[in-house]
Amino acid sequence: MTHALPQGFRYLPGYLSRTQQQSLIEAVQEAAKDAPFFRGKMPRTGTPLSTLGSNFGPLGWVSAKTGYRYCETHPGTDQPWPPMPPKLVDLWEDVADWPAAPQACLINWYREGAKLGLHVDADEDARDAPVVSVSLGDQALYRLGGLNRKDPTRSFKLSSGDVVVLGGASRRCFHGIDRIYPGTSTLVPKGGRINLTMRVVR
Ligand code: MD6
Ligand code: FE
Repeated sequence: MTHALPQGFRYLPGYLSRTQQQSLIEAVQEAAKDAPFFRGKMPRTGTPLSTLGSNFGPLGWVSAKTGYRYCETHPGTDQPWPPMPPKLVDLWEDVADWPAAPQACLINWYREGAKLGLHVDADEDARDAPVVSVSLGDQALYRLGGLNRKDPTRSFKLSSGDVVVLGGASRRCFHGIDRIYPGTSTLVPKGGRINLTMRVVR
């Protein structure tokens, strides 16, 4: 049985050339010098996440035992996050169809075995602005569901250079990463998959 994709969901496979992907990875590596990757924790339980995170932009998403929140500074260095690379802002302008600029870009690094459970992005006050997501490095199995956790889901194998836009109704749909496929890309020097998600927060 097939079902329609949620309104506002866009999957843009192969959106970025290899050269564009490389330049984004270089920007991530530069940013990580000032804003090192850190391992967030699940709210309440404090269970460590399987991904490592950092951020670009005026606001960064941080997951700690005390809860999820947007912060102006890195939790380890207490310094502002590195600026959003202009190339990412250009990408947002090309695909987001939204009048405001992104304020946050979460950098998530998935090493072998990392995954992300089904969730809805709901920590932003700007609930209607789309989220634009860029996949870099190893392939990943992305699952998209509906507005309710039990709704049927569809899976997509995301590859390096693919872009996903969760706009419109799809902005409130459940989604997650079931697994990554180690060694399927040579883009990330230390291996794995880097996902960049840009958001308007306030
Ligand atoms: C990922 N992405 O691709 C996880 N969230 O690693 C997300 O959780 C996500 O791709 C909101 C909008 C688009 C996404
Ligand atoms: Fe998400």
